[in-house]
Amino acid sequence: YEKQDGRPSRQRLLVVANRLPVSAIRRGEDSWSLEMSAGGLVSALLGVKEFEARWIGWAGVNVPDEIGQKALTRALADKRCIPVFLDEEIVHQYYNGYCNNILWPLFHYLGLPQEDRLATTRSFQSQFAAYKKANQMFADVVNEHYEEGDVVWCHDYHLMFLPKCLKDYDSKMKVGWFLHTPFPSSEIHRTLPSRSELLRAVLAADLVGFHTYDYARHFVSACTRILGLEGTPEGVEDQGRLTRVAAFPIGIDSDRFIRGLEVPRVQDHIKELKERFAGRKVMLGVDRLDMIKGIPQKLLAFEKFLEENPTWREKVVLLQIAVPTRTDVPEYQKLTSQVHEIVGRINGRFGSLIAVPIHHLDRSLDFHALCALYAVTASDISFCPLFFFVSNLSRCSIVTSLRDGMNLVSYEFVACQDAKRGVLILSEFAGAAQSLGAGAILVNPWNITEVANSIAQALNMDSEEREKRHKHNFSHVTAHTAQEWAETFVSELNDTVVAAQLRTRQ
Ligand code: ADQ
Repeated sequence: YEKQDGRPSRQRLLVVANRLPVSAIRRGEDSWSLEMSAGGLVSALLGVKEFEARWIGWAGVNVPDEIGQKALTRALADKRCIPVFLDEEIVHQYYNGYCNNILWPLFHYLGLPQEDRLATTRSFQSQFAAYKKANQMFADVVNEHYEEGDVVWCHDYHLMFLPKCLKDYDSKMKVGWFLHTPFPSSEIHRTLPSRSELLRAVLAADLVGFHTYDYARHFVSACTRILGLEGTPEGVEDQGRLTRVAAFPIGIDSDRFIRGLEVPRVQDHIKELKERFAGRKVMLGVDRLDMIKGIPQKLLAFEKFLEENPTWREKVVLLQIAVPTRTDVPEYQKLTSQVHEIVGRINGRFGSLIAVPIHHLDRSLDFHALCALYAVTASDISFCPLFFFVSNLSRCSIVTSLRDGMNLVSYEFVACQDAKRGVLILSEFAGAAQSLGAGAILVNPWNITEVANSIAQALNMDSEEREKRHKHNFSHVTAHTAQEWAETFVSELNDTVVAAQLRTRQ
């Protein structure tokens, strides 16, 4: 990598993920409008200064015609994005089918779908075939844009086959793969009909990363038990070739949230929320409306808390924001109805003409609205233009995921609490529980009584203890950022490849 003036240019990083970080809307035969999404991965990679990142992925739209594809490719090039075009049938079988119906529930300990288990290995096999085909399509695009010396970083359960496809093209390519979900116990993984083929495909990578040591350990166990390979402290060894396996806990761009709190719109919104819920303690839940997030369990625990603590009934409110996902899937529709039914029942039982205990929104919020919600918290006595009131602290945020790779919502809440000391109730089955540990109140979301008690504990916690816990959480979230995560993974991938080359030469 040398520029014409002889100075070295930055090394290129090809980030391959199922979705590009843009939303594309077609405006005409050959015109598109694009909006960059500001997710954690995007800001993480923007922060990796010594690499020049390019994205490769699906734009989330079906573009059957060549004119449209060319125009979209041109438009995306300005954003350093390169599209992979997937047709509707592939999306149906690969994305809706194998990724979201099979791998997602399995990796979150929800098992394989009933209909596949019972019958048609045919549908299972055709979905797996589509999965491999889609992964090969991603590999073709990577290969087309790859230049010697590039680092290729593959993301998530959608692309487990990709490391193998890439190494088949060029065994010297530096390939890393990172999983954003949990990797389950080997006993769960072994129920998957394509268990061995998937493991071997991932092992083609030079470096394999997970959010926690447990997930990394489960992966190594799956390789030793299912494939009969040797696990070493470094990773997995197969006939003298080592695939390094390690934990790289993701973080957030904490500065973005801290700066967000200073935006006048956010401040106005915070003021509005404080006035709206004056005199009540605010509890907050922010989740995608997914099976794994344990929203019904959270609501049942809140119901139990209200049942057992009548004095709190008009003094606390739970704001539950749930972004709908996969709304076309019957199981998710059932979950939505179940959540609505529980919310209705609790509000009917414990609400009054003046106040209802749960405000539930089925929608996504923009960044500023989210910051304001995380921050609807104040010191014990707050000032508002009309009167002094005992503050409606967002006393706590509650995360009851049944399984969750990391859970960034818990980090975002902590980042927005600088001066306020809100308490975090956190499922012990979220990866974040391993990094925040004692800073949060850890709960088993299946134990409704325990969660109800933890709500009481959070609401009654004295300021000294809140301060101590908050300090612990805040220093973790601000020190272990998304940028640091990405830099560590990529530099480790470079080192791993160099070390492997040295070993081979010896
Ligand atoms: P997710 O399952 O999407 O991510 P999470 O880590 O909590 O879960 O991230 C969700 C993101 O969506 C957060 O940035 C949050 O702000 C945003 N969000 C949630 N609800 C919202 C709402 N109502 N409106 C607007 N934004 C909302 C997957 C894995 C996680 C892992 C991440 C990153 O499932 O376990 O932590 O990837 O690796």
